[in-house]
Amino acid sequence: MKNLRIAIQKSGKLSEGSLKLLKKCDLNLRISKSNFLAKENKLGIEFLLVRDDDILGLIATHVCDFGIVGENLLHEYRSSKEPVQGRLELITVMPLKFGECRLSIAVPKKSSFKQIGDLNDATIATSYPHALAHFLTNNKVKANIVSMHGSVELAPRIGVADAICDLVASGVTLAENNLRELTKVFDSQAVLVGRKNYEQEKDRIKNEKIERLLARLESVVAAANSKYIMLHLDIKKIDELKKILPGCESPTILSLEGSKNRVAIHVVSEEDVFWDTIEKLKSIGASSILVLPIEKMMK
Ligand code: PRT
Ligand code: ZN
Repeated sequence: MKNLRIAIQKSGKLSEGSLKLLKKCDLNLRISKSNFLAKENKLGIEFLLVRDDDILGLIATHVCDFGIVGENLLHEYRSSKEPVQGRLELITVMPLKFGECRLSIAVPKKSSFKQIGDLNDATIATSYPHALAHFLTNNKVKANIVSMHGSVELAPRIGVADAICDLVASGVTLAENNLRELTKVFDSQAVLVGRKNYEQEKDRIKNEKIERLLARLESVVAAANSKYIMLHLDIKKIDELKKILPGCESPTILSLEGSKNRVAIHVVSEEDVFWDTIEKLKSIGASSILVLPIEKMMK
């Protein structure tokens, strides 16, 4: 397939985040409701808008080159030992820093389950049977797994299972269903998935497009939580500043007109800057603190 083609979720929890990310890369898709194919004009990339469950299969069978899915689907794909024809090794090309959630085992609030070992002989309902089986084996637990494709959180209440293994984000769904988290199986976020050998694409033009796409994505993702911080500080306090601000080993230091000891400092922090960070900066005497979002960051 000559055109560079990317599969994204048509409608669901990752759709908005995927489109937003692509837009920040200057890739604007014109999508009509009935359409499952969208083209973008800047890099000439085609997008397939499909159910998330179809995306890995489309990449494995070369219908698409890349896709955006939750890492949870990739874990499940990899844990599955069933011999699927044409099964190829798929890899995370890039974590995309949105769609964060975790796959967790949860049990009824009032149940006696305290730790993972208590799940021996229990029945667990999940949409991730292979990933769960893998996790249980690693933890030397023998439990029965029931596959469900939706409303997993209802399983204990209707007597289908003693526990569930499902995605959790805010935890509201668990609380609403009188469930509590027993243990986390893994963390997940949206990722760009590709075939293991995606770099060996033979077509030169397509290769160039891939390089440009990945560079843009990398720059936007790197900037996602990054902040540009400007502040005034006593020059003697620089070491204390480095302890407070992660990643500011070599800040830009500018002199301030009419001031000997106080300087202006500019620094990029690749982590979010929270209110307690600002409070700590104030406590070492920083003033005129400005925290600005960064849109793109090329290294
Ligand atoms: O229709 P299609 O098949 O494309 O979509 P889908 O219904 O299978 O998937 P969708 O849109 O629900 O989720 C797509 C991806 O979003 C998942 O594979 C995850 O990678 C990611 N994601 C992030 C989530 C959540 N957060 C999430 N909270 N996926 C599902 N949930 C569900 C979870 O299953 C549970 O029912 O939300 C509920 C829990 O949320 P909280 O906030 O109450 O804890
Ligand atoms: Zn799905």
